[in-house]
Amino acid sequence: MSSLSQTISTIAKQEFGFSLVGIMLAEPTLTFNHYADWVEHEYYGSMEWIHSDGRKEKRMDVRTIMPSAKSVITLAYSYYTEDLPEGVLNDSSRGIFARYAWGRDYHKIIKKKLIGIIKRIEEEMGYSIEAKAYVDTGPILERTLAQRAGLGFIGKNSMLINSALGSYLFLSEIVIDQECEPIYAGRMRTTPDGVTSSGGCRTCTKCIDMCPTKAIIQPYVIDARKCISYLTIENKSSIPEEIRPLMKNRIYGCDICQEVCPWNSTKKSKSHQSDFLEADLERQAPKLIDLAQLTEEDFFERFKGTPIMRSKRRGLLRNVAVALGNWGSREAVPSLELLASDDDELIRDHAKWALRQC
Ligand code: B12
Repeated sequence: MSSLSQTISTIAKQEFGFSLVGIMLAEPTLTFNHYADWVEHEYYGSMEWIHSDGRKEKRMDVRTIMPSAKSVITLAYSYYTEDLPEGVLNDSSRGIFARYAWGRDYHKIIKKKLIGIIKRIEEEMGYSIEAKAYVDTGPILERTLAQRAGLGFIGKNSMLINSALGSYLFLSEIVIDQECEPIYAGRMRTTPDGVTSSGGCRTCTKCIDMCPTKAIIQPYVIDARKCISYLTIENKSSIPEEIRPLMKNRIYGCDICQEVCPWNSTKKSKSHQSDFLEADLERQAPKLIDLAQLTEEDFFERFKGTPIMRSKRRGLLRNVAVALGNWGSREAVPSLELLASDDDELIRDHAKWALRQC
């Protein structure tokens, strides 16, 4: 007879498409000290929500968010989608969206799956349970939990990397009030402090060397204030002028530290195709000139239900202005003139800077 843990793992994989499932007992978070140091150094920039209103303490132990918690199910959903050709990535007339944003919003899709799993667990048990489902937005150190449950190791780029599937993985968790037998999903054991000593990175430093803004200030530590992902999505104000040229054509998030990672070019990591992201150039790398024309209504129409809504039109067009400036072509001038007269001051200021680059 299979245990509750095995049943949960089978349900999550076979019925809901998760690639990796690990289960552990609800215990204090092992790498909390690294997070506390990171907060201390203010590497979070303007993401106050990452530590304010008691959210720092909550990350110490999942039992602070659900006192009845007995086990944590950690899951990874692979979203690998065929790589963009080098010619597209380096085409300065196009704006590159990060891979996770090439389609519908994963928060909604994964959350629905997690709720489906909880219902199935209840069906199997024959009674209702207390459970909470998280994907990205909860006060949880998701990578740490995933590593602890054996889903992979934390790389020098701070990504949770699975040695077969690479790092294009969405992480999520279900905290439940049932005691489950732990399932360790991997082979690589963690050290007592929860950190894989050399991890699978060994001497490789490609992500550190290739990050255009040098945001990986030391192995495993990202200064978000320098990270293109933060600057283009979470940052709601001006992008520092000295960083703008380094962003090239990345207009929404950034995957460079994953694109250069050897663990993302293994045969197995490339054998998967995401079932909800689109391999469509218009979603992945549209022409900057087209994006510059977007009105509020166009923006909503084009991006509703996708992660791009987070930056709003003003954030996206600010980034588009920077990328048009980095293109530096005379062809960009009419679009930049349009943006330089936008109602939004943030967009106007970045467009004026960009016009000076053309
Ligand atoms: C805030 C945040 C960001 C910030 C800060 C990122 C960062 N590295 O801290 C910004 C906006 C920059 C960001 C960017 C991205 N993010 Co983000 N982000 C988060 C969020 C909400 C919190 C992360 C956090 O707490 N950071 C603080 C640091 C200190 O914590 P940490 O990254 O978990 O690091 C721990 C380990 O590194 C560990 N550790 C292990 N070994 C060692 C060794 C040493 C020596 C040290 C010091 C530490 C250490 O200690 C740390 C804390 O305990 C999580 C979701 C979540 N709730 O966890 C998603 C999450 C981490 N992001 C995710 C993604 C996909 C991205 C992007 C790829 C998106 C994109 N394409 O633009 C980039 C990747 C950039 C990068 N290299 O990190 C995924 C990562 C999946 C994965 N496979 O790892 C997550 C898990 C969301 C999800 N549910 O899938 N993100």
